[in-house]
Amino acid sequence: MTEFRSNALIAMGGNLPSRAGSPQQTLVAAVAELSKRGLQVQSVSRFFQTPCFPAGEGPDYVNAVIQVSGDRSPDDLLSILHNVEADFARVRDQRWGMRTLDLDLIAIGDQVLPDPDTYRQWQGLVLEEQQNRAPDQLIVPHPRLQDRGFVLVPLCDIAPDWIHPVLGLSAVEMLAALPKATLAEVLPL
Ligand code: A4P
Ligand code: MG
Repeated sequence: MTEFRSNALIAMGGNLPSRAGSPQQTLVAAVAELSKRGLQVQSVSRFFQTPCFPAGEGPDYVNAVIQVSGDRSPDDLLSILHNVEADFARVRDQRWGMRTLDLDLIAIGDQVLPDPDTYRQWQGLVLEEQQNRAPDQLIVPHPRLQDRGFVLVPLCDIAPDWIHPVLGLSAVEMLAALPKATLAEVLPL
């Protein structure tokens, strides 16, 4: 299995308190926990306060993106993310539901996993299917990253020139394609 080497990008989010405290404190504690588990944290974006998506379904989130390196396989990396979510008592009861900590693997360099055809199926889901279907295998890049101001704004802090390997757009270009009103709601803390 390919190692992910120097450029895995992880999106972090939370909108409920955890044992570490507020969502902001949870994100700080989660970064420390990831490095305790052997990942080298290369960079951390600013933290942002963002309105809940879907709108009105819960408190505001705190979101950030980090870059890590290490010599784990992509599946091992996802397991580490799940273990750290569990450490902060993330309970998966509702898709897109409120959570203490969500760690999404946004990208591993220019890898497309599991393969380009499967990737395009997940990326092409209509909104209702997105909400009702969760993949049982790792999909990379994260299929919704290009739609999310709360991912792209922090991503542009640390990896503005990263190119989406399927869409062929940089992080900055994906951000520029989002409605201005969406971006205005992503506020640095
Ligand atoms: N999975 C497959 N590929 C990946 C990947 N690249 N990264 C699997 C992470 N997980 C991946 O994930 C569902 C399943 O996908 C898991 O079994 C995992 O192994 P999940 O984390 O349980 O589901 P989720 O987080 O509810 O869904 P998803 O698709 O990550 O959605 P989003 O887009 O992250 O939505 N509003 C604001 N303001 N800020 C947020 O951070 N987050 C969400 C979650 C909703 N609203 C939000 C925010
Ligand atoms: Mg998630």
